[in-house]
Amino acid sequence: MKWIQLLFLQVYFVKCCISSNFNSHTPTSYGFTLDNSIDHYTHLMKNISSKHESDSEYSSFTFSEGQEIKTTNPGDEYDFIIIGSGPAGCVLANRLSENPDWKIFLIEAGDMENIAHDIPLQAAFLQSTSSNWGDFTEPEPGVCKGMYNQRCSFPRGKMLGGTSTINYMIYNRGNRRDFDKWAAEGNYGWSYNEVLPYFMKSERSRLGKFQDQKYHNKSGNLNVEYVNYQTPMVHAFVKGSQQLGYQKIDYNGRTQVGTSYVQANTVRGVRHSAASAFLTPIMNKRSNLSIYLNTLVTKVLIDPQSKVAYGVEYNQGGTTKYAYSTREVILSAGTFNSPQLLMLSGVGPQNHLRELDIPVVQNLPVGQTMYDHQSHAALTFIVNTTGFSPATNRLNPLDVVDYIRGTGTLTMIGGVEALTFYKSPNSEDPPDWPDAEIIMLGGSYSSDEGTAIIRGANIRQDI
Ligand SMILES: *[C@@H]1O[C@H](CO)[C@@H](O)[C@H](O)[C@H]1NC(C)=O
Ligand SMILES: *[C@@H]1O[C@H](CO)[C@@H](O)[C@H](O)[C@H]1NC(C)=O
Ligand SMILES: *[C@@H]1O[C@H](CO)[C@@H](O)[C@H](O)[C@H]1NC(C)=O
Ligand SMILES: CC(=O)N[C@H]1CO[C@H](CO)[C@@H](O)[C@@H]1O
Repeated sequence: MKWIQLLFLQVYFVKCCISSNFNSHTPTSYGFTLDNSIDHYTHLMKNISSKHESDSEYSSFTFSEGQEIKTTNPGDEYDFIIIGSGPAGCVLANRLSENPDWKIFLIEAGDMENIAHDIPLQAAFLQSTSSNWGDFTEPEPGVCKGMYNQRCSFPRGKMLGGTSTINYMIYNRGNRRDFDKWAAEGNYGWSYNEVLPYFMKSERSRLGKFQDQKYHNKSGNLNVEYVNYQTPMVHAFVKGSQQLGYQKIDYNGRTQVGTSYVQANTVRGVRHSAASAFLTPIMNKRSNLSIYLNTLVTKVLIDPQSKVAYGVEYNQGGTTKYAYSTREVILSAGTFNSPQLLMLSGVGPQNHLRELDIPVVQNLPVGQTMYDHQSHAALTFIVNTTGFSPATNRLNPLDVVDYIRGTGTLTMIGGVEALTFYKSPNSEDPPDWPDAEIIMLGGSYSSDEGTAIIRGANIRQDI
């Protein structure tokens, strides 16, 4: 499949750089010219790929004509309706459709991945396209002061595969203690020992010898590998961390405090999103799995008496339609859209719902709490040698040739190279519970010349 990409990469980058006059943009406007390029090349790729068979294990995209990948009759009954095809929705669609007695309906608001999503180094660009829902925080005093309108961006993928199609592909399971804490708070089934088998079941590790074997699996769907291309700086970073007493570890293994080259969800240097890992291999092979793209669920239908969800209302091409479930409606629409949809369906804080004339099905504090990492682009080191950092908007043909071979700068996951999980001096948690993470990138805010990273993060030009 990669050779097809070869043909168009060059054109793609030339086009992308010509068509995007990146210098003076209103930072909050989404859907700028890159989208047009993506559309254009998607069409070209569709045309070409329809004439060639794809490599079944590794192909990361399957194109479908029109909006539906496969459908039964709209309005049909299904056993399970899954709202949102992020990593959760993709895995569930895959696993539930293993049962031939069940009919599954997966509904996605966005479209399908294409060449632009595949190239790991391009991650930052995707945040300024329609593949991102384009959510921003509301302005708050003292918060997001370096951002336009004092609003931080919250990139969320609107695409088959969800945020795994636009993120930086770092493979990082949570810390054992976090899971155990959630379980202790009453979330049954979420302790580390209970979730680890599922991480294992999903994983196709290509990490080689250096890993805690007990914590990895080689035969799951989701590929995990080291980044093939490394700048000389990353070795200095890992060595430096070791000199400070942080051991080189497998941070998805027994312990997390330490330093490591990053583990990535890529396949031979191509992004491996949840969609390419869990849907592509079964696409068009399971007649009981229907997937709708570009389809927005507007309401979960809930019986006000029994409080049981029995279906969904959705919008497709401007028409309101309904689908009904005999077993479950699964809401996996993401951090923002899941609570929003619950509230639109009458489940939420009743005063707020009444303000909006939404009939209250159940008064609950939906959408009231959110945790996120606080992050800070800390230190930038200027090195005295050119060619150290892969500029994301300048490419030469050799990069493309390397990419085809599964190496070179394009396979870098947005430039992320290594991680150190560490404990700050103030931490009062147990010794194996890090409270901070240092991410080392082979590049800086300026290495893409302002074309992607700062735009995606909504950072002001004058900063
Ligand atoms: C794809 O192929 C069809 C017919 O073969 C052609 O009409 C169309 O213009 C092509 N699209 C692109 C984007 O090349
Ligand atoms: C590895 O993955 C396969 C496929 O998902 C699964 O059947 C198997 O149980 C997994 N092995 C372990 C040790 O988790
Ligand atoms: C950087 O390179 C220049 C030119 O080669 C040299 O004169 C200078 O001493 C170097 N600076 C450092 C800090 O290495
Ligand atoms: C309920 C239903 O439609 N089941 C079908 C799921 O897919 C398998 C394999 O194609 C069929 O055998 C089932 O009839």
